[in-house]
Amino acid sequence: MNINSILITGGYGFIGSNFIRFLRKKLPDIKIYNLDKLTYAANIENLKDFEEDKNYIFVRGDIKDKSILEILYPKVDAIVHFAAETHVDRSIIAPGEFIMTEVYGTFNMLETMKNFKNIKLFLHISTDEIYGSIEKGSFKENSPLNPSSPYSASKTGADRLAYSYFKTFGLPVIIARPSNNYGPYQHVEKFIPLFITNALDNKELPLYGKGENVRDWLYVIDNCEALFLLLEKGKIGEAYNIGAKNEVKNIEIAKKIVNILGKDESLIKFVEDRKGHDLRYSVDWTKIKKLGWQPKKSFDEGLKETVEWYKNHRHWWEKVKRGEFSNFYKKYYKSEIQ
Ligand code: NAD
Ligand code: TDX
Repeated sequence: MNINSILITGGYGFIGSNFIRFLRKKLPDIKIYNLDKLTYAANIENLKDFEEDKNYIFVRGDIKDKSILEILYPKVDAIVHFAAETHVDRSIIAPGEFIMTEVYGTFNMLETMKNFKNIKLFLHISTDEIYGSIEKGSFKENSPLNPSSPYSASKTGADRLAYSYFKTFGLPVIIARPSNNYGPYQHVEKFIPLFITNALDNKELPLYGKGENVRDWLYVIDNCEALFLLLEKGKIGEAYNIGAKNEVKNIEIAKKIVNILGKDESLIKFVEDRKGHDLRYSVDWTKIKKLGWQPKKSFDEGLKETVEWYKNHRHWWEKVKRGEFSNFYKKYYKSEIQ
C-alpha cells in the first residue's frame, strides 16, 4: 500500500517508539503523526532525535477524545494503533483505565473512522495474551479466545471490536497479535528491564511463584518488521499471530540476566505469585511466515544486547524509576497541534 502519511497512537511507548524509528528508516519521506496521551508509560526521550524531523508531528491527546481524531484523520492514509494500558499487574490493582483505554478508546477510534474514507488501513495491535494460557501446543488465529487478566480481557474487547468494524461496516482493519516483546526503551516495570536494572543496582529480583511461567520472547525490531510487512502485504479483515520460537521459563531468564552481568544468583527472590498468572503463552505464526516474515534475532543475542542497552542508558531508566517523566507530563508538555 502507498503511504504518504500515517497516524501512530502510543508512539512514545516501548513498541510505538521503536516502530516510529523503524518506519522512518523504511519510509524516509512520509509524514508521521504520533498521538500519545503521555501516561506514566510514555517516554519523550525515546524519540528525542526526532525533534528536528519536519515530517514527524507529535500530538498530545487521548484516543478517547473524538475531537482530536477528527483533526488528525483527514491528514492520514493509515493508522497503527498501539496506545493502551499495558501492564498486567496494574490491571489487577486498578482495571478501570484498562477498560476505558482499550475498549472505549479503540471503539472511539473505529467509530470516528467510519466518516474518513481516506484511511486505507487500521492496523490494530492486539496481543497473544487474548488466547489465555496453553500447556501444550500453540494457538492459531482462529483458536478460541480465553483471556484471564483484566488487561487481556480488555485487549480481547478491543481486538473483537476492531474485527466487528471490518465485518459490519467494512472498515479496512488488520489485527496483529504479537507475543512478549523485549529490547531497548521498554519501561522498567516489565520483567526483563526490571530484572536487568535491579541487578545492575544489586537489588533483589522479584520472581513470581516458582518462576516456571513461559513466554515466547520476541525482539522488538523483529516485531516492527512483522508489523511493517502487515502494512504492506497484510490481508484486510485478517488477524496475524507474531511469535518468536523463543519460549523460555522466567527462572531461566532471571539466571541468564545475572550471569550476563556477572552477579550472584542469590539476588533472585521468589515472591508471591501474580493473581491468575498465565502459565504459558504460545502462538502458531505460520500465517505471517507465509507472507514472508520470520524473526531474525536469537534470544541469547537479543538479551545480551538489551542488557548492554540498559547498562548504557542508566540516565534514561533512573529518571523513569524516580517518576520524573510522569511528574513532568502532569505539569506541561506542548503538543504541536493545539
Ligand atoms: P507502553 O505501555 O510502553 O506504551 C503505551 C503508550 O500508549 C504510552 O506512550 C502511553 O502514553 C500511550 N497511551 C496510553 N493510553 C493512551 C490514550 N488513552 N491515548 C493516547 N495514548 C495513550 O506499551 P507497549 O509495551 O509499547 O505496547 C504497545 C501495544 O502493543 C499495546 O497495545 C500492547 O497491548 C501491545 N503489545 C505489547 C506487547 C509487549 O510485550 N510490550 C506484546 C504484545 C502486544
Ligand atoms: O516483577 C516481576 N516478576 C515476575 O516474575 C514481573 C514484572 C513479571 N514477572 C513475570 C510475570 C510473567 O510471567 O514475568 C513474566 C513477564 O511479565 P511482564 O513483563 O509483566 O509481561 P506479561 O505479563 O507476560 O505481559 C507482556 O506481554 C504481553 C506485556 O506487558 C503485555 O503488554 C503484552 O501484551
